[in-house]
Amino acid sequence: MAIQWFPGHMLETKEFLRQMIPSVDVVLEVLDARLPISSANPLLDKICKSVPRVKVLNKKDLADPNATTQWLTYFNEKFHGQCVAINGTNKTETWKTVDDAVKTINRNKARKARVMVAGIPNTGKSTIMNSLAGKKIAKTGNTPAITRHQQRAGLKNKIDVYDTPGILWPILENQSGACRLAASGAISDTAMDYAEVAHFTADYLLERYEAQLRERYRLKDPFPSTANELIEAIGTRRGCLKKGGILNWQKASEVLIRELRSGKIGRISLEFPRDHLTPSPE
Ligand SMILES: Nc1nc2c(ncn2[C@@H]2O[C@H](COP(=O)(O)OP(=O)(O)OP(=O)(O)O)[C@@H](O)[C@H]2O)c(=O)[nH]1
Ligand SMILES: [Mg+2]
Repeated sequence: MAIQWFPGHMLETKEFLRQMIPSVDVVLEVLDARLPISSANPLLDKICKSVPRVKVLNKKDLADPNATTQWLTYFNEKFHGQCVAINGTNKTETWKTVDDAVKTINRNKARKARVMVAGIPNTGKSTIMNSLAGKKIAKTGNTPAITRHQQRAGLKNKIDVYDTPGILWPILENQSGACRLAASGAISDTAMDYAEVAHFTADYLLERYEAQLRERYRLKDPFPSTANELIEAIGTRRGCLKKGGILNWQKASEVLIRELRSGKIGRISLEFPRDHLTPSPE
């Protein structure tokens, strides 16, 4: 089943962003540090072209630190220092991000600076706004599309920050990217098939994170060598069985995805810069 998710409120948000952008001083584009290319919305590239933008790799505490270092180098070379990695629940880090962003832009200092927080669903935009405000202004939660309407908060230092609903784009052409989005929690459960996403994820984890899998699931040799074997081993260990001892694939798949999202398997990144290098012509 192809993964596609573009509900009506995202279209409305796209129009809102388009109208709002001319009056904004800087955009914090909140990406998921575990998948900073797959979580970058091409619509935002178009809509925010005219405004300074900082790429914020959020949830760095869940990402593989080695991958994050590589991503910072990658983006800072491409975007000239406009990329940071943070934990959105950390007040100091979120404030430094906003302060640095506001300092570097040319703006009308007679009025408050306007900072817009934008990105795909579930990357931590509202969490960042709450950290900046020092109190819970916006609802947050570990399912996508929690925020349905934009919200403004007046901060110290003459700064207004605007939280916006997460948006995707109408057609997710790259289905590997869509699987990474689904694995990270950016896609509604109703628009994805857990078994399919778990299969994709298991294949990837086997290639890059064998040690973490061994430790988390106490897997003995012979170590699973295929995605199906891994999901079966995890499901068996977690007791995801139907009557007659048959494996419940749906439940086993959900265990893998849930534990990946929450960081229980370890600090995992779902892509590295090298995964996006275009092969040089022969
Ligand atoms: N571990 C970790 N969790 C985070 C971080 N930032 C946010 N979260 C969690 O991620 C989930 C989503 O956070 P939200 O702030 O609701 O995300 P959002 O981008 O506003 O989501 P939408 O409103 O649906 O677009 C919540 O469970 C947060 O607690 C972070 O830096 N690290
Ligand atoms: Mg939100």
